[in-house]
Amino acid sequence: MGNHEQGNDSTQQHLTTNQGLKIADNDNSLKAGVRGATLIEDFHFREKMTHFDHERIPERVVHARGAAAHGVFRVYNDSFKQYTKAKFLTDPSLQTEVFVRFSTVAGSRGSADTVRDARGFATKFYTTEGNYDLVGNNIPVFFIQDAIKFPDLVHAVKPEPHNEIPQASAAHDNFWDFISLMPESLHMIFWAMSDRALPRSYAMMEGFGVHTFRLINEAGVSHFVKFHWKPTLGVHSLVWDETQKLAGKDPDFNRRDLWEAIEKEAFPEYELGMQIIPETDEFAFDFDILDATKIWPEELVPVQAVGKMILNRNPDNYFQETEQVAFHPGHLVPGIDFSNDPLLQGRLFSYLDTQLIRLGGPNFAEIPINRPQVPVVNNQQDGYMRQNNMKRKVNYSPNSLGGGCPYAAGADMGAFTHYAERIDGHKIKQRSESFNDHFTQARLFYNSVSKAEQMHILEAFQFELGKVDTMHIRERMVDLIAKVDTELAQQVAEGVGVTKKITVEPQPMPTTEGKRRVDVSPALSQLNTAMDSIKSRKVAILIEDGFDGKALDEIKGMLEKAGATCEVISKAQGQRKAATGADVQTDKSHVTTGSIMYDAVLIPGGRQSVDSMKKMGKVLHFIREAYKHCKPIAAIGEGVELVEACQLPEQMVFEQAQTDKGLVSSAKGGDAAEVGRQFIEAMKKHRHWEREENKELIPA
Ligand code: HDE
Repeated sequence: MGNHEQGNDSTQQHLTTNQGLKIADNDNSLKAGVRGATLIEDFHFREKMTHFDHERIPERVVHARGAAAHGVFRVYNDSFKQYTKAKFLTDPSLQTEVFVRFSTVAGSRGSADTVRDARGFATKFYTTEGNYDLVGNNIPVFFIQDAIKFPDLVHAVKPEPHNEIPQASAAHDNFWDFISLMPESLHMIFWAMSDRALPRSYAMMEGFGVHTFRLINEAGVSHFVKFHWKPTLGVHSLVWDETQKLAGKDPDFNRRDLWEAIEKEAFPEYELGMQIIPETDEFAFDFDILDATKIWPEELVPVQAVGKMILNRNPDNYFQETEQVAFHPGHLVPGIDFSNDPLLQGRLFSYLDTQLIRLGGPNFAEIPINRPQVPVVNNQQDGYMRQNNMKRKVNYSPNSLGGGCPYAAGADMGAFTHYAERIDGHKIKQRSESFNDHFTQARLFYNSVSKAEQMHILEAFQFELGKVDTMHIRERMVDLIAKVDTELAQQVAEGVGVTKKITVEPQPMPTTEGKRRVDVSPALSQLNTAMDSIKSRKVAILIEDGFDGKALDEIKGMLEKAGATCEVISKAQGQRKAATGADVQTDKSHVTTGSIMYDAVLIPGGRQSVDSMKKMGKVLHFIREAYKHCKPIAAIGEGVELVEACQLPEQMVFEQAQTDKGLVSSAKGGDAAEVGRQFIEAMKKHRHWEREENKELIPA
């Protein structure tokens, strides 16, 4: 037997070759004389270099940039038995291990986390009945209706082929050329232009299975289902200006946030939800439930809470786990099945196919991260990197020499059987007419989000189309947006220099007599998600020598108790002297960080500290920028003067700014404890969007 496990523990071992030979010199190649030449006989050098030369595998063609975590999932009770026989969805005594990989879609593996993009949210459940993969996104709809358009979509969004520009951005001619000719993409485009595409944290975004799936119960009855992940921290975003700066200053922003939250035991948590429609209601809605460009509004079909997932362990090795994990929407367990959504049907081919090239052959299921926790028994054998060939003579079925083993089990023994859906139709290359309405739900989304979210959608369109060089593409997009909302289209046109008169009318709702529909869906606004926690939020505390250590200590204690992380920032790293209370060690200097890396700013008083900071441009910029990004700012004692020194628009300084709940200070009355309490309330809101009405006035 080999002993590779031990060989991987570098703390206990001598350095060896891959053959286990102990190495005496890892710094010099074997040479003829101390000044060379190098000898080809140096098998250690050649083995080391060859292995290095082969370190890379092809990155994922989409979703190349990812970060992942281990965790557990458990259902609340057995009430979903009426819909599904899947054990992990019905047995509350079972704790199912999971591995979740979050990702961006368009960028390559080394691209920045905070780009405008959909995020992948792929979950592998290691259930007692085999692995189940829920391979979803943080946006509930998709760009296209039929999988055959996926290569076109991905070619269009990726860097242009002649010069490989731009990286991880849809803001270029090819993408918008394609989109402007693909009206079915418009609903997804509205989501992609919204704050949903700029998540503050993977722990603060929803996940969606996107497609309609089926649940099958013990009696074989099928219901249609859509899967949801709802983060317990609510859905919160960054702002566009901030994300662009972060892409330079901390391209690992979301990845780091996930890692640090888990290390600090602020474990990301999500509730699994299901929307369920009986088969009899398949045609009851004003959209086709097989169309992946449509949501089922929660007001029509409520999301029922099924169970909770907690991500509580970071991977040991990025490559072995996060890179080599292989998801596939076709990894199913009994009790879950597919619908005929033509986008889903195409995915069922693509994922297995892509693993063959990416992981080098058909045996990727043997990589530890992909192995189910139940026995794998079949007659498949050999191939690149095979490890687990059976120790038996018989490798075919039927057989008598092996006692007929392994034999197929019946459904009553827990085997998967495909739902026997009746299908009757012509073979035909044609889109269903029921997929034709591309505008109603884009409008539903736009009309359901808050004013601030609408403003961000407008600005995103202006940015993206503003980067498109070809005028007729900009014009075509403006016309397409006008089919959703004339005013928005006009505002976009103004921002990107389209002067051609808009003649396109908003597309009326298709005839929906007798069909169920809503005109607004409050569930679509991020502002209607949870706002009751500051867990894993990051607070910057700005000080110099002579700060008020007592107040700092008190508020920091309150913030940490509520689950936030505080970092003390000053002009240099090292010890800062307190005027009251204890001296502190700074965590970061203004050279190594910036306001964009924090959710909120705290400025303790202290005459000397505040007077020094008033003369520091970096500090003034820090506060102005945090203000501009609508972040809560708290100041105590002399700290209030520092905010005033930032020359924010006059109506915004503390005394006058009674309406801005994001500005908290002792100037409004109250001691440090009171400021701390109000600050925590302000942080729960995450961002104070009302400020954006004046943001052009902020000198940041
Ligand atoms: Fe994927 N997608 N996809 N996709 N997708 C891949 O599989 C594909 C789609 C999603 O963290 C690839 O292993 C097709 C929708 C996630 O490892 C590939 C179509 C949704 C991930 C592929 C879609 C997704 C992928 C690339 C149109 C949300 C990352 C590497 C029919 C429901 C999983 C790989 C991870 C990855 C194909 C559309 C989610 C090429 C053909 C819709 C989260 O197989």
